Amino acid sequence: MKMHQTMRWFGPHDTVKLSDIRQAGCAGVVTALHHIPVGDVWTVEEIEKRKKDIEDAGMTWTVVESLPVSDDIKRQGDNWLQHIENYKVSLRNAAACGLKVITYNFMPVLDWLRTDIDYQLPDGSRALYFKQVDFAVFDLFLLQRPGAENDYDDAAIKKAGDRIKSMTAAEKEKLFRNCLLGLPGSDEAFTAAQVLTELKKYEGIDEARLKENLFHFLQQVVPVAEECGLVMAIHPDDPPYAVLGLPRIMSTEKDAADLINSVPSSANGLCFCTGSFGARDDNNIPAMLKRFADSIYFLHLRNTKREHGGNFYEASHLEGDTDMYEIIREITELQKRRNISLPMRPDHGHQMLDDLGKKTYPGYSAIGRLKGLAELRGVEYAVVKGMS
Ligand code: DNO
Repeated sequence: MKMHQTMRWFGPHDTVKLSDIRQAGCAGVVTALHHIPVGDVWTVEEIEKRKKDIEDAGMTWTVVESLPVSDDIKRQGDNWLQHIENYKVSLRNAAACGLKVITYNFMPVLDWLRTDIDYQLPDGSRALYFKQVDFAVFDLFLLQRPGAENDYDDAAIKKAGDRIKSMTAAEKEKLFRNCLLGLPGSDEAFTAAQVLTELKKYEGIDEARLKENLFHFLQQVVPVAEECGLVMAIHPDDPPYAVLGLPRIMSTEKDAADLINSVPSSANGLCFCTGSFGARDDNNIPAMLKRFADSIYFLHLRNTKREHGGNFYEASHLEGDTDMYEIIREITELQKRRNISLPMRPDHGHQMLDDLGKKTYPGYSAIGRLKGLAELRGVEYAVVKGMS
């Protein structure tokens, strides 16, 4: 049994077309209704419209990524109860349209974060990069987050101070823009004022509290998902450690175990992202895959190369710190045992060849992802053949 190959599509405005995704060899598409404000209901009509676009292109809408959880739900702010009710309605509507897997995350304020979205590799292709010192420059000196200095030691503050002195105005501007990029699938960046206002609303919410809020959310929505035949798949934190003084609760093996134990149900599972978990050297990816095998409903396969001090960049899918052969062997075994074909997507890719110079969502150019998918497909082909 092979994985169900998909790619993410950001909807009709995506410069990567559904036909590109089909030609990459995908049978499925991963998408979301990005135009619906976070917290609002996804109606059957809107879901059906998107589903038809995908089916007309000869594929199926395999996974929802994401049905976003509002910050009001995450911190139990003003509209949280209404948003939970809306979430339940969206789940029922998604199920009524035949969707099966719902991805979400519980990262406060910002979804994923990189300091550089076109880091040049030696061959001229471009990758996503997270560099701690640059992030400290952003946090301490560009965003000027109140209290930020308490989150860095003296050496890190000095390093950031030295670094900013060597940066041109254009480099500072670029860093600022990269760190404020909005949600995936959105063209709008946050303003500094917006981020500072949002951060302030998280004051007093520590890890324990955020986890409680997550579990409360799950107690509410998992039974609905279970009842209507959906599975929930949480995406890990990216990067998998605290940023901007915000708590992080889905970064480690323990976090994943806590989540699964919080609401025991076959509908409460994981989107296993080898790149996000893999950016920490204390996460053993093959071991986690083994341990959580029965709770994994969606796979993001990508590879990160860790450097010193928490820096990492997105390596080619078969390079980096995670052994993709081992991962795909593990996945093949678990699929066989569960008698299931798990949806996977090659997460992120380098900008390369004709991608360069095209405007695409960072990490989501067509050719870079096609290369990743083709490599992963090759490994899987060999693994499956070797096992039969
Ligand atoms: C980044 C993605 C994440 C992911 C969300 C899921 O490229 O993997 O943005 O879609 O965190 O909710």
